[in-house]
Amino acid sequence: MTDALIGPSRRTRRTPFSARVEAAGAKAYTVYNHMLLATFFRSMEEDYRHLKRHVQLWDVGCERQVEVVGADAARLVQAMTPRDLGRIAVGQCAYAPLVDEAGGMVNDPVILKLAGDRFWLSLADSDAGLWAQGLACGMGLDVRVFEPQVWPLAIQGPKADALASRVFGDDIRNLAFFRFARFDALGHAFVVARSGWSKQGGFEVYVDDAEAGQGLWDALIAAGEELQVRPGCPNLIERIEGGLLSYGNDMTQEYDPFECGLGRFCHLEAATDFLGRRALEAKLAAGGPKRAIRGIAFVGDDCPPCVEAWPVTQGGQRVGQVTSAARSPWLATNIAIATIDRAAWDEGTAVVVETPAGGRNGRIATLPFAAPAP
Ligand code: THG
Repeated sequence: MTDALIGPSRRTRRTPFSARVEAAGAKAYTVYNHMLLATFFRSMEEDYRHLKRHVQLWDVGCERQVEVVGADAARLVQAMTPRDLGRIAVGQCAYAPLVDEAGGMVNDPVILKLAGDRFWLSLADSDAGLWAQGLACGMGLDVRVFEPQVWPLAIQGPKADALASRVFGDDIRNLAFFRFARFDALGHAFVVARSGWSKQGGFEVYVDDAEAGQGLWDALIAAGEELQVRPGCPNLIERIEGGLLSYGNDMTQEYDPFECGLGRFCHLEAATDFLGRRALEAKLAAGGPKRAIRGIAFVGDDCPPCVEAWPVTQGGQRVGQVTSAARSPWLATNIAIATIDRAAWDEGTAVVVETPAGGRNGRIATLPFAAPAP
């Protein structure tokens, strides 16, 4: 890893908030859905401490929406996921694994049901919109699949309700987890959900008008001054502690949703038609997953970024791999998300994490990480 910069071009798409993110001093970026996403502002750890105490505004415009609309919209979205979407009401969000015909993970979006015949798939980092469009063509469906001009803006942290109510009004406090509705601010009706890629609570505003969104950003920053609001971004340490999986890091198309611990979002008993059904049923009939995603707490108070999977071993034998890692100030040790073979996946099992700096002793943990014993 060098400190080289991302060479900017049209392909690394900007969001309506990119100029504000730069002005706020973002120090590093990643590319997500071909779009810029900041990874930290002051330092990973300082951002983390602030997120757990105050409130942050995140430009997550890179969580691209794929809109599916038309008479066959529900059929197409259901064809892509083992989650039973018949149980989802209009105004509800659903975290859902998308799988291919072999049961492999294609993406893990938040799905918003806007109407009986209209959905948004709020994508993680893979081109699942092309997969959806291809299926629509191949299946001859009466449906339109496209990427609307929508950029999520997240308000995350323990003071998120306090901040959002100042701009959207007190009604927003009554919004339930994973529900969305329109709320007025600055003369614009914004779609707002109670959701977000942290365990600190908060909202996501699905900004559908760039200029209105920029006004909203400025209004939230101004209204949050005494709440110590800051521009922020998804935080690696916090999301590993919380066990939030990152597509492309912790799982790929080589994984099925059961291996990812997403079995609770797979309703195989429902009579739904999805492409991976036969493959997933066959895998379950053959005894279920042989590996699974787990946490590992391991020795060390510094942690290099995991940019290539690190082997996890037991008595010199490989039993899995670490896919994300960071030092947790809360747990006062290094922590990781890993894929572990069945023989070693029980909580408390001793393993060695083969970091680039050498082997470090660790123990298997369940996700999310729990508070240490007092
Ligand atoms: N918000 C929106 N879009 C997104 C994300 C998001 N797209 C990309 C990425 N994040 C998708 N991945 C996740 C992973 C976890 C969750 C949401 C999106 C999540 N999980 C909760 C949990 O695990 O506790 C709740 C899941 C549930 O019970 O339904 O929130 O963050 N718009």
